[in-house]
Amino acid sequence: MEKKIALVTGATSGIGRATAITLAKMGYDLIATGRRADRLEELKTQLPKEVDFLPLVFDVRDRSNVLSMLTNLPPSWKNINILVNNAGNAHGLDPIQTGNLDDWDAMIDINVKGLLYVSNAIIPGMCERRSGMIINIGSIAGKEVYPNGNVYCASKHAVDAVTQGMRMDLNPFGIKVIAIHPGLVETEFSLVRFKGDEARAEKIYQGYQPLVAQDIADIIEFAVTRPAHVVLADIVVLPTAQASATVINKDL
Ligand code: NDP
Ligand code: 8X3
Repeated sequence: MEKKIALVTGATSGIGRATAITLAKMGYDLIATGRRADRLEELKTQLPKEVDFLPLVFDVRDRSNVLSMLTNLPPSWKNINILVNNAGNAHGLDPIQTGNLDDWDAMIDINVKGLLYVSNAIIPGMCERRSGMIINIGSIAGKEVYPNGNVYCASKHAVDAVTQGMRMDLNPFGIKVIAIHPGLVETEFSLVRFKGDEARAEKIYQGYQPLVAQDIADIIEFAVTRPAHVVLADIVVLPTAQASATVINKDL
C-alpha cells in the first residue's frame, strides 16, 4: 500500500492529539510535533503498531529551527499528504487597556507566525507534487470578536485570512485548504489561557456539554475522506449549547 503521511502540529494535547490518533488509525504515518517530548512519547503508545511515527520536538516560534527540521526531513517522510496546523493557544483574557505584551507576543508568534513557518516549509513540496491537504484550526474567535478576546481573536482572524489566501494561491496546484473553526472544546486550552488556574479553567466548561477534542478529530476524518472533487472549505462547529462566541446556554 502507498505510504500516506500526515503532519499534526500541537499533537501533545487536546485537538491535535485526538487528530493525530485518528489519522494514524486511518492508516496515515504520523509526524507529530509539540514542545513536550514526554507527551509525544505517550502519544506513540496510543498509535496502531503498523503506523510509522516521527516525533519532532520544537517550538513553532523558533523560525530557524522549524524550517531546518521540516525542510530536512528524512527522505521517506518528505511527501506529506496532510498538514494539520493546530498548534496554538490563548494567553490571557484581559481588556486591551491592561493587556500583557508577553501574552500578545505569544499569541501572534504561535498562532499566526508559527502556522506560517510550518506552512512555508511544507507547501513547496505539495506544490511540486501538485497534491496535498492543509487543515488550519481556526476558531469561532476568528469569526467573531468577544470582550477581552482582542488579540486572541485577532490571531484567529489572521488564521481565517491566511487560510482564504492559501486556498486561492494553492488552487492551481489542486491542494485542498480547509479551515475548522471550533467553539468551546474542553482541552488544556483554558488551563493555558488562565496560566494554570485550574478552577477558573474548569468553570469555562461547567453547566453545559462542551465539545471534546474527538469531535474535531471526527470532522477532520470526514473532511479528509471526501472525494477528490470535494473540499470542506470552511467549517464552524459549536457545542449545541453555544449560539455564538458569547451566547452560551448554561444550566448554572
Ligand atoms: P491544548 O492546550 O490542549 O493544545 C495546544 C497544543 O498546541 C499543544 O499540543 C501544545 O503543545 C501546542 N503548542 C502551543 N504552543 C506551542 C508552541 N509555542 N510551539 C509548539 N507547539 C505549541 O489546546 P487545544 O487542543 O484546544 O488547541 C488546539 C488548537 O485549537 C489551537 O490552535 C486553539 O487555538 C484551537 N481552538 C481551541 C478551542 C478550544 O475551545 N479548546 C476552540 C477553537 C480553537 P506543547 O505545549 O507541547 O508545545
Ligand atoms: C477557543 C474558543 O471561545 O475561547 O478558540 O475563543 S474561545
